Amino acid sequence: MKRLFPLLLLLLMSFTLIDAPSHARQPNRKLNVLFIAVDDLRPELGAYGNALIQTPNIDKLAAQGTRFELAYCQYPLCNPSRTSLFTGRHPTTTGVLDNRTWFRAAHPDFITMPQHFKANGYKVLRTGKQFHGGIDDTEAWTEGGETRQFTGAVNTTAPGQVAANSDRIVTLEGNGESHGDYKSATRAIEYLEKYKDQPFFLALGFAKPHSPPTAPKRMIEMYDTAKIKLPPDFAPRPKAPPGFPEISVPPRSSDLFIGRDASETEAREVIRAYMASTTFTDYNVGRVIEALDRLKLRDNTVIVFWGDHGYHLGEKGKWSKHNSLFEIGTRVPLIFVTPKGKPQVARQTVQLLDMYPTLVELCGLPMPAGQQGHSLAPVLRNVKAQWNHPAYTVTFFQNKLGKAVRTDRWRYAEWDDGKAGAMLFDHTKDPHELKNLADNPAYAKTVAEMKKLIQQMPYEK
Ligand SMILES: [Ca+2]
Repeated sequence: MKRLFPLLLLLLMSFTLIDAPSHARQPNRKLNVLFIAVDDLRPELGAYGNALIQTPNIDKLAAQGTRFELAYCQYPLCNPSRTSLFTGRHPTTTGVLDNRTWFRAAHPDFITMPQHFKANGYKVLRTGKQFHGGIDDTEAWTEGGETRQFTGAVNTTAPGQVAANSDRIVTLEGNGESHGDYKSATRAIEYLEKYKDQPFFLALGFAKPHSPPTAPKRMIEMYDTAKIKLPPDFAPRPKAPPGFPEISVPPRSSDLFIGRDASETEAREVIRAYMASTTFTDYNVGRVIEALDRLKLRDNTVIVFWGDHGYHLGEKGKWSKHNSLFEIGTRVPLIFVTPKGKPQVARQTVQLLDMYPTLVELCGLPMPAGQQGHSLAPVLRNVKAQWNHPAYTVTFFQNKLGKAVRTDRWRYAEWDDGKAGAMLFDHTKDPHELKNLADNPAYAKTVAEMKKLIQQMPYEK
């Protein structure tokens, strides 16, 4: 047996060589990544069960890969959410809790996802919004990096809020050719044509459906306002319902209906425009996927589609995402299409910051230090994979840190460690989060368990 062993080993090695996947023998055939970011898109999509909205291209992607039913952002605002996912760290570690802070000032050592792919031989290409506007990780990209627009750690010149009339609906001609999102998709197609023969990480970002609602006229006309249902907790202005902490619903919306009431008629018109705006994004997604298929890149490309946080369209009277720890403010669409992956729906509670370690694993790159997310690769291989990670979201409002945790059944949130209020919702009975159970003694044990989970969230003082 001792003499046989080297022989067996040799035999085994030769089999391994024969069975090696084709890309292992060709150094240029690493998996590509097409990374599609959408600004302020809640899971308002056909693939997520909305029968009214027209999103055929995104629905098709969902039907070809893994759709995550319970995916959550780490902060319900652009810059903190995106900084978290691009660094693979919770906002409580990056220290970025607003739209004005640049993470590199405090953490020059962090290796961002585009930076890591570039360092590993990828052409890393950016078109449209990835990091928050004006705070790009400029050097991380091979092409398309945006110059940072201020010199300090904090942008002191940024305007506080967008214009008060941002719920004015913008109508475009034709297919929206004049709009930046159409042009971002065109640039993505040019990148595909230019870099099709080398490993690429193409990050494509769409600004819509972020306010103001914008869409080609023909897409707005696809929808009949009479068919649009208002949410069960619709209110003309933001207001914490009875039994909810005051801090849970900021008194002023920051995207739409800023500082004014929304009538039911106006609300339906703005929801229609949000849907049309999403259809416009879907149309541009379709243009890029068509080019990917035309260039025969599908077999060697991972496609990821995601939104940066949730969004209230009148739920609890709120028209924005800012400081919401509700399901509607934190839940996002997340779809992965991998070569040879099978269509499936995952119900694990996953986080946007899981994307970085996932893509690193799928592409066979070394795992950078400091990752606080978990690779989704086991779930992509088998939707029944074990998963014991809850999803966390934080927000900083009125000088108080709010923390939320989501398990497959419960959502729990508390502000200032519970001193400024807490919320508990049972998602098996209350998908719209209409009944706060946090102060109900019958749920004290669940509250204690959820508080324990919250204490496990990485936190850097
Ligand atoms: Ca956003």
